[in-house]
Amino acid sequence: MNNARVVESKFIKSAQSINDSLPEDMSEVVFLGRSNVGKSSTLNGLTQRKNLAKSSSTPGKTQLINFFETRYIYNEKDYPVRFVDLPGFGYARVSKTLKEVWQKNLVEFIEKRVSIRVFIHLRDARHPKAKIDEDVENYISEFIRADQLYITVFTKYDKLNQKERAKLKKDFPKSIKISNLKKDGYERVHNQILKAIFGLEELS
Ligand SMILES: Nc1nc2c(ncn2[C@@H]2O[C@H](COP(=O)(O)OP(=O)(O)OP(=O)(O)O)[C@@H](O)[C@H]2O)c(=O)[nH]1
Ligand SMILES: [Mg+2]
Repeated sequence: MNNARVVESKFIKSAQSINDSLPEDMSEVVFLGRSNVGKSSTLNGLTQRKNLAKSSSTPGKTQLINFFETRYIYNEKDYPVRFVDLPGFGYARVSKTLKEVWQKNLVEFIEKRVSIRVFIHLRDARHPKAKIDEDVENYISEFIRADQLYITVFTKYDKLNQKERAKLKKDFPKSIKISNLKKDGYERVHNQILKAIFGLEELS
């Protein structure tokens, strides 16, 4: 059987809030997590595009809600979805007012956007128990709908040694581990996305 793969992904627009976002006419996969965790890099890795979403070693690179129309092919059929790259949580180096506006806009988007079908919560494999991530997980669990999937994806897995890898697997057995440096671990992410949105149950 063929693997699912992304054959096309293109930037459509940036929005500041839910109010100036695209119409809710397509299933969406949102990438959320702390600043610098690798949201934009993961989106680039999944779509096999080097600089589709702007990534940077300076935290706070992504400041708007960015929409990317993406097309999968699986068993010769097309599966369109929209990837949404979000600004990071907890970026401190902007003015307080701006931070509050961002957070408010983000919170509203995450809670109210009907077209969101998958939340991909990216967490840094080196800090698996960060309080802010536990807070985000609990927060999403409060309003997540039956037609939405939440998955935990650990980035920067390449930075762990064998012992740390074993511990992470043991502590978070259901999580997915990826490396955007090595371009590794994406298959399970693709499968979960397609399974959740299109009900392709044969994907694991
Ligand atoms: N070693 C390693 N570095 C990574 C990985 N993923 C991302 N990075 C690096 O981490 C830095 C931040 O990546 P981004 O993708 O810009 O992170 P982001 O979450 O989009 O950041 P903001 O937009 O600022 O919130 C960049 O220098 C990336 O090259 C990974 O899996 N392994
Ligand atoms: Mg980013």
